[in-house]
Amino acid sequence: MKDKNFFITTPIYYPSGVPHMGHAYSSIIADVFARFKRNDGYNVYFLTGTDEHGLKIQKAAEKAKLDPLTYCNNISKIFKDLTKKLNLSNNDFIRTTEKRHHESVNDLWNRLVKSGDIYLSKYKGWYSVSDEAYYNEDEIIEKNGKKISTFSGSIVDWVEEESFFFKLSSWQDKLLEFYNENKKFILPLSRRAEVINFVKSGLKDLSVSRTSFSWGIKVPDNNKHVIYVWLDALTNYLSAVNYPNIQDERYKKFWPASLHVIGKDILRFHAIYWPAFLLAAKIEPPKRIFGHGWILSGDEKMSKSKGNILNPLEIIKNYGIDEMRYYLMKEVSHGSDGNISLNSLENCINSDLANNYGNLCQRIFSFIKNNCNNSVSRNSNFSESDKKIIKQTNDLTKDLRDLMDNQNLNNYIKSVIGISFLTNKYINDEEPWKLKKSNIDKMNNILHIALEQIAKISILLNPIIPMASNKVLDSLNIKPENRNNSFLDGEKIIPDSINLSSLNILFKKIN
Ligand code: ME8
Repeated sequence: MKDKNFFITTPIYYPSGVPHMGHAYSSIIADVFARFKRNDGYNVYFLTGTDEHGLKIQKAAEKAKLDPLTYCNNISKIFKDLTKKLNLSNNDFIRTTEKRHHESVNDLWNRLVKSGDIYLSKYKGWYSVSDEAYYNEDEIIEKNGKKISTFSGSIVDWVEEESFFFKLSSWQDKLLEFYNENKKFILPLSRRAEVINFVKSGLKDLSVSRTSFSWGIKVPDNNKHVIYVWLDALTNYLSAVNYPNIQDERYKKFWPASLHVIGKDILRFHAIYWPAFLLAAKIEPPKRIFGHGWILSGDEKMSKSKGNILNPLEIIKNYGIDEMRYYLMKEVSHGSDGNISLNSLENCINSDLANNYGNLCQRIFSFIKNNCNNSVSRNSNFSESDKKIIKQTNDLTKDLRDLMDNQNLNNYIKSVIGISFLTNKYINDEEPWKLKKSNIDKMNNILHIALEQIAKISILLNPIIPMASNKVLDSLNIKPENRNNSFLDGEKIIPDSINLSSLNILFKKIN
């Protein structure tokens, strides 16, 4: 079934320095969607990788006194290692220096030549090496004697050289038509509006090759030119699903991509250039571009060039990977920017993980261990408050798929943590510890409901905090193949009589 397949990507990272929190954020957000879809029964292909060509990388290699490929081999490995440290569930890690990618870029280029969308001329204008982007005159200002882009703040250089051009201007109306027919192609909607305004203001043809340096994929039949790094990089999404072999199973299953997760700084490339290239090449564009916001430090985008980076590896070492994942997903969501600090990280760990979800699990598991010999059986005499919490939980879960399908992680997390909060309150109000002598049946029902709630919350938090939630699901003796979202369709998770295994402390409270 075509719609049970889900192809999701992160941006492929420039191996031009150490990975920072912004990279971690882009990757984790995509991982959360990938894991949710897998838990929801989808066949998921999750791709990440490194973007290794272009002047920016050539310059970084020169600075490191290495040839570009040796340099890329070293740094790409650091990014690949990061996928393990972040506990990403990617199926593939692509490098744009791989043969499979060269073939794919060559093929796409040839298609664009064949369709008449590429011509040879001369580029005269501004270029930012740091952004690998061309800017119009009206996007440039002078600051401290230097020309910079108003869009990104990066320094730009004047470039004049022979170049192949892509006829972007002739795709303006077709792009507007495409956005109109695919109302959720770009989310959040505020970014969609930004893109539409930009396209309406007029598109100029795009320079898609360079002649002043050599580190890149050569233009077929013209070795003087290397292909513009963004045309090269965007094509990675096709290369990973075995394009140009369009009869290949992976391509047939997974193209068009379901979701490209990207930062808002690279929206123009993904939401304008990419669909234009694909429409010109007669390849179906992806279904969704989700442009997330920035991780800020103070009021600035966190980035290596600004020297304000929080090192994800240090945070993982000091606080734990699940803790970092949860914090980033909760703090910066649904497209807006988020300011992060150690102080708010610690508050978040204490309030949501240690005091709420962690405490709920610990108190229920230890009560059942100490009072019920680790086993609980339910009966059918549900009280009004039992029925109420089940109903409240159903109300909170009914929109969860929809929230995830619209990349609204913030409200998703709010609802799931809300269920945990409700369950703690239910236990406080029902006081099962007072019923051990007077009404053991009622006590068992309360505990059984609490366990079912814990199972639901753990499955729902599983995409965000896979390690801790799996510890709880292990202790509930739920088999890995049963850790899925089918309870959202009314299925029960735990059996009427359940035996527990012991559960160690999940999250340490930070004092
Ligand atoms: O852009 N907050 O690579 P990249 C949030 N190679 N996200 C941030 C961020 C921050 N402070 N800093 C960076 C590239 N990012 C290209 C992608 S895809 C065909 C090619 C995000 O290593 C940024 O928005 O500079 C982007 O989505 C990603 O990290 C990779 O950035």
